[in-house]
Amino acid sequence: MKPEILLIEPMMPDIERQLDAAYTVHRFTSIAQLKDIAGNIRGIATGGATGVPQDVMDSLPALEIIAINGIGTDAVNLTQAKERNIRVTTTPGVLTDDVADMAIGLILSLLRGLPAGDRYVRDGEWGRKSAPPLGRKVTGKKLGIIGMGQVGRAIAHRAQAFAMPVSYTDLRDFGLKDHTFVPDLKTLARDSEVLVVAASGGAGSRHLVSREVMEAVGPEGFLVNVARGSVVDEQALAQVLEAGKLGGAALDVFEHEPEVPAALRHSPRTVLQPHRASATVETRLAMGELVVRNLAAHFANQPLPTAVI
Ligand code: 8YV
Repeated sequence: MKPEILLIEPMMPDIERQLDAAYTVHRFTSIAQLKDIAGNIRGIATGGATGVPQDVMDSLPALEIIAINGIGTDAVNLTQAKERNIRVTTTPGVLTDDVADMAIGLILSLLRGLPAGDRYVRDGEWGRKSAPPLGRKVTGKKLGIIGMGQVGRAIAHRAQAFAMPVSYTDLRDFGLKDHTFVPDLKTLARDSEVLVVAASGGAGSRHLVSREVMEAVGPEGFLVNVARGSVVDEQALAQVLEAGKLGGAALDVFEHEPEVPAALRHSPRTVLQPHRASATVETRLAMGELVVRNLAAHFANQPLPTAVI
């Protein structure tokens, strides 16, 4: 008898084929769907931002493992998972490069105004209307990074190719040779021309990037977020952009995805992406393989390759 699992967020077809071969996979549609099968479900596969809704977790008494197809654990109740002896795994390492690449892409897009230039050509305005405003130079800009984990460091590494001096803040000084630790976030913001959020989400980092922090980045500065929408006070962000107190923002993540405030969607100072930093064929396959390996190890009573708890 194949173990039964719940797939909350779709994965790559090749990965879903592997899951279908090993498990009876229930594809989540609604809580009502779980009524007759809840007692059989022993595993969950889900996305980082999607996580496991609390009512789903509560309704699965036989749940043994949650395999997250991502690195964020903020959408899973880890306290309860621990209490119930539910294992939780993520996909560290394999998405680091993509997320860092996206951060650099967003910096370039935002400062150089790539979306506006693209629209100008695409809409046939070249030669008919005045060109979009000049961009801002990227090379040499002072970069501040919030959260110097694997992703933060990969962003810093890439930034060195753009001759960007890198400072960072985190819970502690990592003693990194080429990058300056700044314990106070507001000081880091004041000293940065581009401030990138690469910190984990969750209660501990909620609205860390406050109105004051954004105003400290200032009218000539830029904010980039490839981490979690919850780290930035989104309402305040819309207001400081509108008031011209922050130069611009490039966002891959939002507080209430897929809802994006109209003020951010219509602002000429934003570049927006639909939470796609890890969304490449190569990386989503590598992430999916890790989900498959973690589930397989669990059901074979083997050590989990990338367990969080
Ligand atoms: C993915 C993410 O979007 O790693 C995470 O926590 O949010 C992203 O890499 C996601 O998990 C796929 O749904």
